[in-house]
Amino acid sequence: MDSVTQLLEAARAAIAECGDARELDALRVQYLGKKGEITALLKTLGGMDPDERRSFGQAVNEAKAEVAERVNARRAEIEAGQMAERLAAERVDVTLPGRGEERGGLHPVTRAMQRIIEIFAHLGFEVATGPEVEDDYYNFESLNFPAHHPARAMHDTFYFGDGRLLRTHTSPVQIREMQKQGAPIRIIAPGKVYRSDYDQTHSPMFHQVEGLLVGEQVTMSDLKGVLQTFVNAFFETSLEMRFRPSYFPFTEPSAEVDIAWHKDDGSDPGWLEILGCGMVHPNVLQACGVDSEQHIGYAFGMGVERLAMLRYGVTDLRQFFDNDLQFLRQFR
Ligand code: 2U9
Repeated sequence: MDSVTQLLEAARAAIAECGDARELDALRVQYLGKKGEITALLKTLGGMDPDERRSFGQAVNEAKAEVAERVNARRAEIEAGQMAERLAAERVDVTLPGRGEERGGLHPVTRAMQRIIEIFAHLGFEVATGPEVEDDYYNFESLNFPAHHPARAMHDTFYFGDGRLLRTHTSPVQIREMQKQGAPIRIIAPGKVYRSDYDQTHSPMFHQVEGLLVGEQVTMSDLKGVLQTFVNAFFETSLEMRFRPSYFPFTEPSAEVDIAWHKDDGSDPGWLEILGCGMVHPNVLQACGVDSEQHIGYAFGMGVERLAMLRYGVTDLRQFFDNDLQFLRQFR
Protein backbone atom coordinates (compact mmCIF):
# COMPACT_ATOMS: atom_id res chain seq x y z
CA MET A 1 0.00 0.00 0.00
CA ASP A 2 2.87 2.31 0.75
CA SER A 3 4.19 1.88 -2.76
CA VAL A 4 0.81 3.05 -4.17
CA THR A 5 0.77 6.07 -1.89
CA GLN A 6 4.36 6.97 -2.79
CA LEU A 7 3.71 6.53 -6.47
CA LEU A 8 0.59 8.66 -6.28
CA GLU A 9 2.37 11.47 -4.46
CA ALA A 10 5.23 11.47 -6.93
CA ALA A 11 2.78 11.46 -9.84
CA ARG A 12 0.71 14.35 -8.40
CA ALA A 13 3.83 16.46 -7.93
CA ALA A 14 5.23 15.68 -11.40
CA ILE A 15 1.92 16.40 -13.12
CA ALA A 16 1.40 19.63 -11.21
CA GLU A 17 4.89 20.86 -12.08
CA CYS A 18 4.70 19.88 -15.74
CA GLY A 19 4.19 22.86 -18.04
CA ASP A 20 4.66 21.27 -21.45
CA ALA A 21 2.27 19.05 -23.46
CA ARG A 22 5.04 16.73 -24.63
CA GLU A 23 6.49 16.25 -21.16
CA LEU A 24 2.98 15.60 -19.89
CA ASP A 25 2.51 12.86 -22.43
CA ALA A 26 5.80 11.31 -21.32
CA LEU A 27 4.43 11.31 -17.75
CA ARG A 28 1.23 9.64 -18.92
CA VAL A 29 3.28 6.88 -20.56
CA GLN A 30 5.51 6.64 -17.47
CA TYR A 31 2.52 5.91 -15.22
CA LEU A 32 -0.28 4.57 -17.36
CA GLY A 33 1.48 3.11 -20.42
CA LYS A 34 1.69 -0.62 -21.13
CA LYS A 35 5.07 -0.72 -19.45
CA GLY A 36 4.15 2.05 -17.00
CA GLU A 37 4.53 2.06 -13.23
CA ILE A 38 0.81 1.63 -12.43
CA THR A 39 0.45 -1.11 -15.00
CA ALA A 40 3.41 -2.86 -13.35
CA LEU A 41 1.66 -2.68 -9.96
CA LEU A 42 -1.49 -4.22 -11.46
CA LYS A 43 0.62 -7.07 -12.78
CA THR A 44 1.64 -7.97 -9.20
CA LEU A 45 -2.00 -8.71 -8.28
CA GLY A 46 -1.77 -12.27 -9.60
CA GLY A 47 0.55 -13.40 -6.81
CA MET A 48 -1.62 -12.08 -3.93
CA ASP A 49 -4.23 -13.77 -1.80
CA PRO A 50 -7.83 -12.72 -2.53
CA ASP A 51 -8.29 -10.20 0.33
CA GLU A 52 -5.03 -8.47 -0.34
CA ARG A 53 -5.74 -8.54 -4.04
CA ARG A 54 -9.14 -6.86 -3.57
CA SER A 55 -7.92 -4.00 -1.41
CA PHE A 56 -4.65 -3.51 -3.28
CA GLY A 57 -6.41 -3.77 -6.63
CA GLN A 58 -8.93 -1.16 -5.59
CA ALA A 59 -6.18 1.18 -4.41
CA VAL A 60 -4.22 0.79 -7.64
CA ASN A 61 -7.31 1.29 -9.78
CA GLU A 62 -8.22 4.43 -7.84
CA ALA A 63 -4.65 5.66 -8.27
CA LYS A 64 -4.84 4.89 -11.99
CA ALA A 65 -8.10 6.83 -12.35
CA GLU A 66 -6.72 9.78 -10.40
CA VAL A 67 -3.51 9.95 -12.43
CA ALA A 68 -5.50 9.77 -15.68
CA GLU A 69 -7.81 12.52 -14.51
CA ARG A 70 -4.94 14.75 -13.36
CA VAL A 71 -3.12 14.26 -16.67
CA ASN A 72 -6.25 15.29 -18.59
CA ALA A 73 -6.92 18.27 -16.36
CA ARG A 74 -3.30 19.42 -16.65
CA ARG A 75 -3.39 19.00 -20.45
CA ALA A 76 -6.47 21.20 -20.63
CA GLU A 77 -4.68 23.84 -18.52
CA ILE A 78 -1.56 23.74 -20.71
CA GLU A 79 -3.63 24.05 -23.90
CA ALA A 80 -5.63 26.91 -22.49
CA GLY A 81 -2.37 28.66 -21.55
CA GLN A 82 -0.97 28.17 -25.06
CA MET A 83 -4.16 29.48 -26.65
CA ALA A 84 -4.08 32.54 -24.38
CA GLU A 85 -0.45 33.19 -25.38
CA ARG A 86 -1.29 32.88 -29.09
CA LEU A 87 -4.29 35.16 -28.77
CA ALA A 88 -2.15 37.75 -27.04
CA ALA A 89 0.62 37.49 -29.67
CA GLU A 90 -1.76 37.63 -32.64
CA ARG A 91 -3.97 40.31 -31.23
CA VAL A 92 -5.33 42.65 -33.86
CA ASP A 93 -6.28 46.11 -32.80
CA VAL A 94 -9.44 46.63 -34.78
CA THR A 95 -9.60 50.24 -33.66
CA LEU A 96 -6.40 51.15 -35.58
CA PRO A 97 -7.02 53.39 -38.61
CA GLY A 98 -6.89 51.66 -42.04
CA ARG A 99 -4.07 52.17 -44.55
CA GLY A 100 -6.35 54.26 -46.70
CA GLU A 101 -7.27 54.08 -50.36
CA GLU A 102 -5.96 56.19 -53.16
CA ARG A 103 -7.74 57.01 -56.32
CA GLY A 104 -5.88 55.90 -59.47
CA GLY A 105 -5.78 57.67 -62.78
CA LEU A 106 -5.22 57.03 -66.45
CA HIS A 107 -1.65 57.02 -67.74
CA PRO A 108 -0.78 60.30 -69.52
CA VAL A 109 -0.09 58.40 -72.74
CA THR A 110 -3.53 56.78 -72.51
CA ARG A 111 -5.08 60.18 -71.90
CA ALA A 112 -3.31 61.73 -74.89
CA MET A 113 -4.34 58.75 -77.03
CA GLN A 114 -7.99 59.09 -75.97
CA ARG A 115 -7.90 62.81 -76.73
CA ILE A 116 -6.50 62.22 -80.23
CA ILE A 117 -9.06 59.50 -80.97
CA GLU A 118 -11.93 61.66 -79.74
CA ILE A 119 -10.93 64.60 -81.91
CA PHE A 120 -10.70 62.48 -85.06
CA ALA A 121 -13.93 60.69 -84.17
CA HIS A 122 -15.62 64.10 -84.24
CA LEU A 123 -14.15 64.58 -87.72
CA GLY A 124 -15.79 61.35 -88.90
CA PHE A 125 -12.87 58.92 -88.64
CA GLU A 126 -13.53 55.36 -87.49
CA VAL A 127 -11.07 53.46 -85.31
CA ALA A 128 -9.35 50.40 -86.81
CA THR A 129 -6.98 48.02 -85.02
CA GLY A 130 -4.80 45.08 -86.05
CA PRO A 131 -1.97 42.74 -85.03
CA GLU A 132 1.31 43.96 -83.53
CA VAL A 133 3.17 40.98 -85.01
CA GLU A 134 3.29 41.52 -88.75
CA ASP A 135 5.22 40.38 -91.79
CA ASP A 136 7.41 42.13 -94.33
CA TYR A 137 4.56 42.46 -96.81
CA TYR A 138 2.18 44.39 -94.56
CA ASN A 139 4.82 46.43 -92.75
CA PHE A 140 6.97 47.37 -95.78
CA GLU A 141 6.26 45.88 -99.20
CA SER A 142 2.62 46.97 -99.54
CA LEU A 143 3.63 50.43 -98.34
CA ASN A 144 5.94 50.90 -101.29
CA PHE A 145 9.20 50.32 -99.45
CA PRO A 146 11.44 48.86 -102.18
CA ALA A 147 13.39 45.74 -101.13
CA HIS A 148 16.83 46.69 -99.72
CA HIS A 149 15.78 50.35 -99.64
CA PRO A 150 17.47 52.43 -96.88
CA ALA A 151 14.02 53.59 -95.72
CA ARG A 152 13.64 50.12 -94.16
CA ALA A 153 16.79 50.68 -92.10
CA MET A 154 15.25 53.93 -90.80
CA HIS A 155 12.73 51.83 -88.90
CA ASP A 156 15.20 49.73 -86.82
CA THR A 157 12.89 46.76 -87.03
CA PHE A 158 12.69 43.92 -84.48
CA TYR A 159 12.65 40.66 -86.47
CA PHE A 160 11.60 37.26 -85.13
CA GLY A 161 13.84 35.43 -87.63
CA ASP A 162 10.99 33.46 -89.21
CA GLY A 163 9.76 36.22 -91.51
CA ARG A 164 7.64 37.85 -88.83
CA LEU A 165 8.42 41.19 -87.24
CA LEU A 166 7.03 43.69 -84.73
CA ARG A 167 5.19 46.38 -86.66
CA THR A 168 7.21 49.60 -86.86
CA HIS A 169 4.08 51.69 -87.55
CA THR A 170 0.31 51.14 -87.57
CA SER A 171 0.15 51.52 -91.37
CA PRO A 172 -0.37 47.72 -91.83
CA VAL A 173 -3.71 48.10 -90.04
CA GLN A 174 -4.80 50.54 -92.72
CA ILE A 175 -3.54 48.31 -95.53
CA ARG A 176 -5.63 45.42 -94.14
CA GLU A 177 -8.64 47.66 -93.63
CA MET A 178 -8.44 49.11 -97.14
CA GLN A 179 -8.15 45.58 -98.59
CA LYS A 180 -11.32 44.68 -96.67
CA GLN A 181 -13.42 47.84 -97.13
CA GLY A 182 -12.04 49.32 -100.32
CA ALA A 183 -12.69 53.01 -101.02
CA PRO A 184 -14.05 55.38 -99.85
CA ILE A 185 -12.55 54.95 -96.39
CA ARG A 186 -11.90 57.23 -93.42
CA ILE A 187 -10.07 55.57 -90.53
CA ILE A 188 -7.54 56.12 -87.80
CA ALA A 189 -5.26 53.36 -86.51
CA PRO A 190 -4.10 53.89 -82.91
CA GLY A 191 -1.76 51.40 -81.25
CA LYS A 192 1.65 50.23 -80.07
CA VAL A 193 4.58 50.13 -82.45
CA TYR A 194 8.15 48.92 -82.00
CA ARG A 195 11.55 50.21 -83.10
CA SER A 196 14.98 49.30 -81.78
CA ASP A 197 15.81 52.74 -80.42
CA TYR A 198 16.28 54.08 -76.88
CA ASP A 199 17.17 57.56 -75.64
CA GLN A 200 15.55 60.70 -74.21
CA THR A 201 13.11 60.96 -77.11
CA HIS A 202 12.89 57.33 -78.35
CA SER A 203 11.67 54.14 -76.69
CA PRO A 204 11.58 50.65 -78.22
CA MET A 205 7.80 50.60 -77.82
CA PHE A 206 5.72 53.70 -78.41
CA HIS A 207 2.23 54.61 -79.55
CA GLN A 208 1.09 55.99 -82.84
CA VAL A 209 -2.10 57.25 -84.29
CA GLU A 210 -2.17 57.14 -88.06
CA GLY A 211 -5.00 58.31 -90.27
CA LEU A 212 -6.13 57.47 -93.76
CA LEU A 213 -8.80 59.01 -95.95
CA VAL A 214 -9.40 57.81 -99.51
CA GLY A 215 -12.08 59.16 -101.83
CA GLU A 216 -12.57 60.58 -105.28
CA GLN A 217 -11.85 64.25 -104.79
CA VAL A 218 -9.39 64.64 -102.00
CA THR A 219 -6.77 67.36 -101.90
CA MET A 220 -3.71 68.20 -99.85
CA SER A 221 -5.51 71.28 -98.56
CA ASP A 222 -8.23 68.99 -97.15
CA LEU A 223 -5.41 67.25 -95.32
CA LYS A 224 -4.00 70.52 -94.05
CA GLY A 225 -7.42 71.67 -92.87
CA VAL A 226 -8.04 68.46 -90.93
CA LEU A 227 -4.60 68.60 -89.31
CA GLN A 228 -4.98 72.30 -88.40
CA THR A 229 -8.32 71.47 -86.76
CA PHE A 230 -6.66 68.60 -84.94
CA VAL A 231 -3.68 70.53 -83.52
CA ASN A 232 -5.90 73.42 -82.39
CA ALA A 233 -8.25 71.00 -80.64
CA PHE A 234 -5.45 68.94 -79.11
CA PHE A 235 -3.57 71.94 -77.68
CA GLU A 236 -6.78 73.93 -77.02
CA THR A 237 -5.44 77.04 -78.75
CA SER A 238 -5.02 78.50 -82.24
CA LEU A 239 -1.59 77.38 -83.40
CA GLU A 240 0.35 78.50 -86.44
CA MET A 241 1.15 75.44 -88.54
CA ARG A 242 3.22 74.77 -91.65
CA PHE A 243 3.90 71.88 -94.05
CA ARG A 244 7.58 71.24 -94.75
CA PRO A 245 8.45 68.96 -97.70
CA SER A 246 9.66 65.52 -96.70
CA TYR A 247 9.93 61.97 -97.97
CA PHE A 248 8.07 58.77 -97.04
CA PRO A 249 7.84 55.79 -99.40
CA PHE A 250 4.07 55.50 -98.82
CA THR A 251 3.07 59.10 -99.58
CA GLU A 252 3.81 61.43 -102.49
CA PRO A 253 4.06 64.30 -102.00
CA SER A 254 5.02 64.01 -98.33
CA ALA A 255 5.30 66.67 -95.66
CA GLU A 256 6.32 67.08 -92.07
CA VAL A 257 4.04 69.28 -90.01
CA ASP A 258 5.50 71.96 -87.75
CA ILE A 259 3.74 74.16 -85.24
CA ALA A 260 4.97 77.49 -83.88
CA TRP A 261 5.80 76.63 -80.30
CA HIS A 262 6.40 78.91 -77.35
CA LYS A 263 8.63 77.24 -74.82
CA ASP A 264 7.93 77.76 -71.10
CA ASP A 265 11.32 79.49 -70.65
CA GLY A 266 10.10 82.65 -72.45
CA SER A 267 12.52 82.24 -75.37
CA ASP A 268 11.40 83.13 -78.93
CA PRO A 269 8.95 80.74 -80.53
CA GLY A 270 10.41 78.20 -82.94
CA TRP A 271 9.03 75.61 -85.37
CA LEU A 272 8.44 72.26 -83.78
CA GLU A 273 7.80 69.09 -85.77
CA ILE A 274 4.76 67.23 -84.49
CA LEU A 275 3.61 64.85 -87.22
CA GLY A 276 4.05 63.61 -90.77
CA CYS A 277 1.63 63.31 -93.65
CA GLY A 278 1.15 63.17 -97.40
CA MET A 279 -0.97 62.01 -100.30
CA VAL A 280 -1.17 58.21 -100.43
CA HIS A 281 1.22 56.83 -103.05
CA PRO A 282 -0.66 55.25 -106.01
CA ASN A 283 1.35 52.03 -105.54
CA VAL A 284 -0.10 51.72 -102.01
CA LEU A 285 -3.67 52.12 -103.26
CA GLN A 286 -3.03 49.49 -105.97
CA ALA A 287 -1.60 47.07 -103.35
CA CYS A 288 -4.96 47.31 -101.58
CA GLY A 289 -6.99 46.71 -104.73
CA VAL A 290 -8.05 50.35 -104.97
CA ASP A 291 -8.00 51.89 -108.46
CA SER A 292 -5.46 54.71 -108.23
CA GLU A 293 -6.81 56.33 -111.42
CA GLN A 294 -10.18 56.84 -109.80
CA HIS A 295 -9.17 57.33 -106.16
CA ILE A 296 -6.93 59.60 -104.22
CA GLY A 297 -6.24 59.83 -100.52
CA TYR A 298 -4.25 61.40 -97.77
CA ALA A 299 -2.57 59.89 -94.74
CA PHE A 300 -0.90 61.15 -91.62
CA GLY A 301 0.94 59.74 -88.67
CA MET A 302 1.89 60.94 -85.21
CA GLY A 303 3.75 59.69 -82.15
CA VAL A 304 1.47 59.82 -79.10
CA GLU A 305 4.29 60.07 -76.51
CA ARG A 306 5.70 63.07 -78.37
CA LEU A 307 2.33 64.84 -78.30
CA ALA A 308 1.83 63.90 -74.64
CA MET A 309 5.29 65.32 -73.79
CA LEU A 310 4.38 68.64 -75.40
CA ARG A 311 0.94 68.83 -73.87
CA TYR A 312 2.05 67.90 -70.35
CA GLY A 313 5.53 69.50 -70.41
CA VAL A 314 7.44 66.23 -69.98
CA THR A 315 11.08 66.50 -71.07
CA ASP A 316 12.22 62.86 -70.92
CA LEU A 317 10.09 60.29 -72.71
CA ARG A 318 11.45 57.52 -70.46
CA GLN A 319 9.45 58.94 -67.54
CA PHE A 320 6.32 57.56 -69.21
CA PHE A 321 7.68 54.03 -68.77
CA ASP A 322 9.33 54.22 -65.32
CA ASN A 323 6.09 53.62 -63.37
CA ASP A 324 7.23 56.21 -60.83
CA LEU A 325 4.09 57.02 -58.84
CA GLN A 326 5.31 60.53 -57.97
CA PHE A 327 5.45 61.26 -61.69
CA LEU A 328 2.19 59.54 -62.56
CA ARG A 329 0.18 61.16 -59.71
CA GLN A 330 0.62 64.54 -61.40
CA PHE A 331 -1.75 63.46 -64.17
CA ARG A 332 -4.65 62.25 -62.03
C1 2U9 B 1 -1.33 53.86 -95.56
C2 2U9 B 1 -0.79 54.83 -96.38
C3 2U9 B 1 -0.06 55.87 -95.83
C4 2U9 B 1 0.98 57.20 -92.64
C5 2U9 B 1 1.93 58.32 -92.43
C6 2U9 B 1 3.54 59.56 -91.52
C7 2U9 B 1 3.32 60.23 -92.65
C8 2U9 B 1 4.52 59.93 -90.48
C9 2U9 B 1 5.56 59.39 -88.40
C10 2U9 B 1 5.12 60.36 -87.41
C11 2U9 B 1 5.98 60.23 -86.20
C12 2U9 B 1 5.81 58.10 -87.67
O1 2U9 B 1 5.59 57.98 -85.10
S1 2U9 B 1 6.36 58.57 -86.08
O2 2U9 B 1 7.75 58.36 -86.06
N1 2U9 B 1 4.57 59.15 -89.44
O3 2U9 B 1 5.24 60.87 -90.64
N2 2U9 B 1 2.72 58.45 -91.40
S2 2U9 B 1 2.12 59.50 -93.53
O4 2U9 B 1 0.89 56.94 -93.99
C13 2U9 B 1 0.16 55.91 -94.49
C14 2U9 B 1 -0.36 54.95 -93.67
C15 2U9 B 1 -1.12 53.92 -94.21
C16 2U9 B 1 -2.13 52.75 -96.14
